[in-house]
Amino acid sequence: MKKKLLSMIMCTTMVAATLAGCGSSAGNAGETTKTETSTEKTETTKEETTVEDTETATSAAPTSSEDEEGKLVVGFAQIGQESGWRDAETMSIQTYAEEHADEVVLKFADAQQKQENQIKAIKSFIEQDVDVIGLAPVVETGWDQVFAEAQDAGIPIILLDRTADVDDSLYSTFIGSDFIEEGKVAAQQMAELIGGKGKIVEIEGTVGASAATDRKTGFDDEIAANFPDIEIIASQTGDFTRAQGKEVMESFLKSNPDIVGVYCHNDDMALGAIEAIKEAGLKPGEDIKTVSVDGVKGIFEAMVAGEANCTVECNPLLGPLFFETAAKLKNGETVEKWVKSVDGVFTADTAADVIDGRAY
Ligand code: GYE
Repeated sequence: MKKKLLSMIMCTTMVAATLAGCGSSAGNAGETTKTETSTEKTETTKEETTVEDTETATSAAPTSSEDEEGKLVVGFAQIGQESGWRDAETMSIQTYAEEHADEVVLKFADAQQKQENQIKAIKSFIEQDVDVIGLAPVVETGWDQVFAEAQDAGIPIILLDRTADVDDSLYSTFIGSDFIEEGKVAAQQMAELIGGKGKIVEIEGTVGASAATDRKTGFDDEIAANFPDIEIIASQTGDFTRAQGKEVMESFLKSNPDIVGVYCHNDDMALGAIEAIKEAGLKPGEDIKTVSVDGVKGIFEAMVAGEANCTVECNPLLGPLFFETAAKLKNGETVEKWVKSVDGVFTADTAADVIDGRAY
């Protein structure tokens, strides 16, 4: 089933890729109203959402069928499959749609990490007159034009897991974590691990993505403000992927023999960095401490094995909350501008106790 869905998603992308359009930039991300909503809430099921069959749902090609009658029809433009975190989020969204097929229709597009594909998918959703559009914006800027088109068509937009740099009036809500706070917590954990001093390196997420920009700001500012003996000697993007995380760490290790810690904007890049550290003949988790963000299973396994030190959780199980919010918007209810996830921090000493209970 999973394989079938994924291949349909790929088809969707290709269909979407034949469509048109591109946007421009502007403004400042909307963070006006903050609401603390525990991600545990995302696990609760919902009733008020409506019907359908997820197989049809994965196609972004125009399909106005009787199957959609009375159901909540949602288009979701996903970024891609760059990380374990992303796969967990996709699964959470698709599973909810499957389990509520009599209430919701999901039209799902995988943009293969390209903004132009996400824009094409949004245009296709507008053409199909969906009730609500969901988007995880691969980068922050360049959305004004296509968001305005959705607004003109009367279709609300939910930003899921990353923010967009547009006027507040162009989207309904952002559901996701506080990335600046994640970066700040990561810096405090790193400082503790390395005894408040030494040379560290940073592997950044996708250039221009809010999750990368803010995780960097939060981390760098906290180090600069409170840890004068820690020096960030290099910082470079690994595009949130394991393969690039490894490559970047390899190059860092070649030019810097005395690195004591690596901070990665996600766990996948940390897992790549860990491979690079081992191949360089060093011990990850001991010679070089690691702190990363997400809380995926792989990093827990690495912590249990003593090869990673800390992960700052960022919950990807946003499917239920996404559909609940979409249903509210369809019903004309107001929703908070920022529905904020509350996440935890996990370290190597407790990893073995909690690994079995991890849902992703
Ligand atoms: O941390 C990373 C993914 O946008 C919060 O994107 C998300 C980030 C997540 O690729 O692993």
